[in-house]
Amino acid sequence: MKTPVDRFRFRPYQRPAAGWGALRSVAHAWLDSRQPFKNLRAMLQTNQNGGFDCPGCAWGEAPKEGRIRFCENGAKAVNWEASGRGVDAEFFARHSIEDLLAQDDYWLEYQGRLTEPMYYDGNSGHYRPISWDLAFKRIAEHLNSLSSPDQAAFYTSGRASNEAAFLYQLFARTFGTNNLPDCSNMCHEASGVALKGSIGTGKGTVTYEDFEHAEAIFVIGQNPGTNHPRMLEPLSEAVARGAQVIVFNPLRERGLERFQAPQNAVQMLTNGDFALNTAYFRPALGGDIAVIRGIAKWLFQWQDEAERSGGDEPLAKAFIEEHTEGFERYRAAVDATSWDEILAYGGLDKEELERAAHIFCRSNATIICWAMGVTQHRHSVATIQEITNLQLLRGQIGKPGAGLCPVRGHSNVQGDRTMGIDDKPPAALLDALEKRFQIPIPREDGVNVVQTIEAMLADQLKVFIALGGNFAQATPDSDRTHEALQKCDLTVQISTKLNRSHLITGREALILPCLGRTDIDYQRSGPQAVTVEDSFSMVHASFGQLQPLSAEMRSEPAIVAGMAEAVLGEKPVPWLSLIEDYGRIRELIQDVIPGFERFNEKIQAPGGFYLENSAGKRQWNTENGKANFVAQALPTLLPETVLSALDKAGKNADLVLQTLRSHDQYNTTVYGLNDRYRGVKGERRVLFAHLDDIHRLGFEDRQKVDVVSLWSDEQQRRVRGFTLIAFDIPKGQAAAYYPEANPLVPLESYGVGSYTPTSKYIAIRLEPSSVPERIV
Ligand SMILES: Nc1nc2c(c(=O)[nH]1)N[C@H]1C(S)=C(S)[C@@H](COP(=O)(O)OP(=O)(O)OC[C@H]3O[C@@H](n4cnc5c(=O)[nH]c(N)nc54)[C@H](O)[C@@H]3O)O[C@H]1N2
Ligand SMILES: Nc1nc2c(c(=O)[nH]1)N[C@H]1C(S)=C(S)[C@@H](COP(=O)(O)OP(=O)(O)OC[C@H]3O[C@@H](n4cnc5c(=O)[nH]c(N)nc54)[C@H](O)[C@@H]3O)O[C@H]1N2
Ligand SMILES: [Mo]
Repeated sequence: MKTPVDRFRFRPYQRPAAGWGALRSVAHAWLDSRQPFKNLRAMLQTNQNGGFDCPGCAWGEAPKEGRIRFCENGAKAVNWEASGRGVDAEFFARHSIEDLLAQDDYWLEYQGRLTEPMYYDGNSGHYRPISWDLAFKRIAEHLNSLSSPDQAAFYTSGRASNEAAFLYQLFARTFGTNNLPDCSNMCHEASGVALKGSIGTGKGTVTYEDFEHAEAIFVIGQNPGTNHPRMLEPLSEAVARGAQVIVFNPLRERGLERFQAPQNAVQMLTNGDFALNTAYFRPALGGDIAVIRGIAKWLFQWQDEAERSGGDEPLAKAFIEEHTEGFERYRAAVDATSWDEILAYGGLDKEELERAAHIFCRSNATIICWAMGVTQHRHSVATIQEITNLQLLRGQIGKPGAGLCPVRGHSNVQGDRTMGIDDKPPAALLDALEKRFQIPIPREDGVNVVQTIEAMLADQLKVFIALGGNFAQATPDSDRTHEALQKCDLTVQISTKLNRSHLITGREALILPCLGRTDIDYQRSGPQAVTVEDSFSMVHASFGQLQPLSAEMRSEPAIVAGMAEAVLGEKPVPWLSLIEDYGRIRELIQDVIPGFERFNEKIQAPGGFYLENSAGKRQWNTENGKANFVAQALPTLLPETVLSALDKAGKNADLVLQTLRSHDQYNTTVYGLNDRYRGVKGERRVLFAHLDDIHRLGFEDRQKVDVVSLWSDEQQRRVRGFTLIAFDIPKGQAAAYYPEANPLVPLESYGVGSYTPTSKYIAIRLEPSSVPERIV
């Protein structure tokens, strides 16, 4: 099977999101998985009590019983994982690593599930089978011969269960390092950093029920139609009951405009649809902080007027007085920011900001949601602090229908952090581990994703182990990241599917095939459940439903325990006996992690249990015990050093690029080459830009170009032969798909305080394509 050679087509999409288009697409995914009927049964168990947690996104479950709880893209995720195809020893004998490197990301994963452990010795050009015992032994030999435990890093992608994640961090820390980088470093890290300082918790404060009581919902820098499709239902219900749904997104995302409920027969048959928003604003890339400040500026103006004339005051003065600190300084910072600055930076005009401010003021229950459009900028932490400032002005945290909602990505990324997957762990966690296990726990901060790559490049990191994910492709600056991985002595990938991280290896490499969320996990005491935590802090059990494709695959907890036992023996726990019954792992979790008392009992409840959120109860676990306004001037979008270097070299940017997801992918997993809601078919190497910009730069619509990114170093960063698409996008901006555009993101371009690569703000220049047009 080759990559589908659907011809490239572009035609703007006119129909509503979800609805018939989604149903057709699900049917296609079923028929393509080689086991459609088995998977249909699995699909009906998605997110049901006694079923498994959807391996797609981290959106929570509606508390109402009896609903089908999967969406089009969840269906794709389930089908993709439950593939009937297998990648085994025979496959690797047939394909050398070099052959496989020539294939694209779609082809690699399409080959099916990894079914047996494989070893690459760095010489023969092929992976060869290896026994589990020998694989673990090889890992132990490498780890135990390092001169410092900090020469190893233990990466986690956000699908790992709580049980796997807890064991994994215990293994890394007992071994002696806090080097626990994770996908969150590239995702919502800024949300955690900002919220912890402002309100004393790194998590969102709202529950699913809050969406049913909100009077206004702001959706900033997020594309739920593709990435959190189940969110469209509460949004459309909110609009239908008269609540305001306000979108801030430079692109007109179809999934935020119109919606047809695929489970509503009348709507489907009559082809009716709902509006999904009541106002849609299109800010500049990275401009949200100025937009929010503009809204705050209107609020202060109206407050002054109300105080003079005795009208309704927009500010929640009693709340500010009782619960917050720093109000005066924040007010001074807003006063010091001129309208000119706000308008130029934010990209919206004063009337638009006034309208948004009016909506904000009229609502007595406001939720603000955000995702990667906010978190993947240089000043993401500052932007989320500003969002929090705005909510504090009207007391919109810790009451029904209101609060802060960072919408998480991977299905258990929030749970993994709760379990201690954290390269900068809080002292309380380390104290609790030390007390429970009676071993010294390292106290120095570990490396995050960017620092891991830097350490590899500097020859300071020699063993890299990944619990899931696709580090080679998800990270920035692909050429340098690949070079970094190749400098390692050993790279280990614990994975379900073949991807480029298995091919860009250290001197030696291991592939350890694991069970996924949909697979039945048999252990000595019977089939096991694992647990996960969603975006709303609900923890619940997940039971696999399908027979594993191969008896050689092992569960993630079993693989982690196997490695740990080979490296550490029975220190500090009898690793292998924990695997006989995962209830034993949960007993350890309950001893260490707050909120997990009576863990095994509480997961029996339908829907699981809620982890209390301190800020949601207006308890502020900050240093001063208050919710903090953060006052600052508007930050720059690129570091000053880069701005001046670009000026000096006379190489000003043509456009600013954001990288985003198509409708047919899950991060680096490419399900197909179409992006239905943006009207693109058959091609992923495209660059969306405004027609005026395309002409201004001397190109034509559909012409192929090279894209070069600009930075203050000498590194060449280029992707070749991208097709220009004239698109409804604000002038000066461009967009391209992740991960194809990742070679353009400089490793040094990351968020202040978050270290998140600035995947949504890359200065680029276009050049004529260096790839000859294919002659058909
Ligand atoms: N089907 C599917 N589901 C997924 C994923 C997937 O790949 N496929 N990935 C999962 C993961 S790990 C994550 S983190 C989430 C990601 O979910 P999203 O954050 O929705 O993902 P992106 O595609 O990166 O979309 C970013 C959106 O922000 C907008 N944007 C970009 N820059 C700015 C800006 O400066 N300001 C504003 N206001 N908007 C901006 C873009 O136009 C786009 O609509 O989804 C999760 N769910
Ligand atoms: N330019 C750019 N770069 C980005 C982003 C962006 O928007 N733009 N987004 C960033 C974000 S938000 C994120 S979260 C990261 C994602 O980074 P990662 O989480 O590292 O990447 P994924 O593509 O989700 O990983 C896919 C692989 O995970 C493995 N896998 C799937 N399911 C399982 C499982 O159950 N267990 C195990 N062990 N393995 C499994 C499969 O082998 C599959 O190939 O990428 C980041 N990179
Ligand atoms: Mo993510």
